Amino acid sequence: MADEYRFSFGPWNVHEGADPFGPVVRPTIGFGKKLKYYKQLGFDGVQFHDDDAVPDLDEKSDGEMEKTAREVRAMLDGEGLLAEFVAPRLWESPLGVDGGFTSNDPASRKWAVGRLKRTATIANILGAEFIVLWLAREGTYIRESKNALDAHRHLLDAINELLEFDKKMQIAIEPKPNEPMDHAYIPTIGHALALASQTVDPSRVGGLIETAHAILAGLDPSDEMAFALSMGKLWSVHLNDQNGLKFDEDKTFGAANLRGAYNQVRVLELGGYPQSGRFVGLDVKAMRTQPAELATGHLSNSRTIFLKLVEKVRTFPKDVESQCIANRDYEALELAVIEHLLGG
Ligand code: XUL
Ligand code: MN
Repeated sequence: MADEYRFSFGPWNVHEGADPFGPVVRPTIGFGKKLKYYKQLGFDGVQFHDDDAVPDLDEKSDGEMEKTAREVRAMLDGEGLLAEFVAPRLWESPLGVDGGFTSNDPASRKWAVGRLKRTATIANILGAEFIVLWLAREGTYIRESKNALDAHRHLLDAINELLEFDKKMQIAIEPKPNEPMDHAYIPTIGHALALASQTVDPSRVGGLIETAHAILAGLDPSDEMAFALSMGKLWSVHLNDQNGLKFDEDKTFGAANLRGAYNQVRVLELGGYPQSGRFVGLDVKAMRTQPAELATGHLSNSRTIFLKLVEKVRTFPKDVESQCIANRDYEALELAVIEHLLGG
């Protein structure tokens, strides 16, 4: 099973532990050292923000950007790692303070589309086949601050511009309903795929579904994944967990809702996800209480829990399942699932 699935995470998943109420609690670990963790923890793929690969991107010329990206590619090759995707990090720049693509300021919109094109160039150098768009500040703090119709049209224009700029690059939209904004545009995979269908090349626009984001939207992550899988549009996942409707927790996969995690694995299995060759991404955060030497356990534990749940899905007695479904005895089916998860 460990051979069938390939796992990835991003350098931001090993972090210093700062939160909105307190400073860092662990020392910064350099990118080169983080790369060493991947194979040790059982991971083969690296997810990037554009400036994870090329720090201070906005201050760099195209030549400098390409040189740095080539150096990062050499580091990946040296470790036997693959770049899964690159995502433009628009939300930290002053130009993206009120969103990039959907900003009211034309200068910000121009900058955002430019960053998107530079992200594609970096992705090509790193060997990543797609860009992820997490639309962090593309939304509103108050509804009256933007014209939402224009905002959606600007988003479509930005995606189209990238698809025209790079005829091979693909885009996976990562929906999230809120945080940092009060309300974000494109809150669910349904919105993402509707937008995709309106682009100049719908075949190159798909989705990445994160467990916590779906829960924050009040939806079942496994159904969100199934919706995308049924259309061949689930291009990556950010598995993690979330304890109800609060801030985006990015807990260890399965740690808050084991049955919910089982059902996510079940739909990935039903959808032939491992055969697609796509990565299982884990967007998980170490608890702030973890000392530095223990601050990668959330990654290896999430992977372990995932693989144990693959085993559970594959060993669930099919005869019991079909009998219960035939009898429409869902109480019996529910007990069988819980007993199976409990190991009894
Ligand atoms: C934000 C989130 C991001 C994206 C990558 O909630 O999930 O980490 O996955 O930018
Ligand atoms: Mn994510």
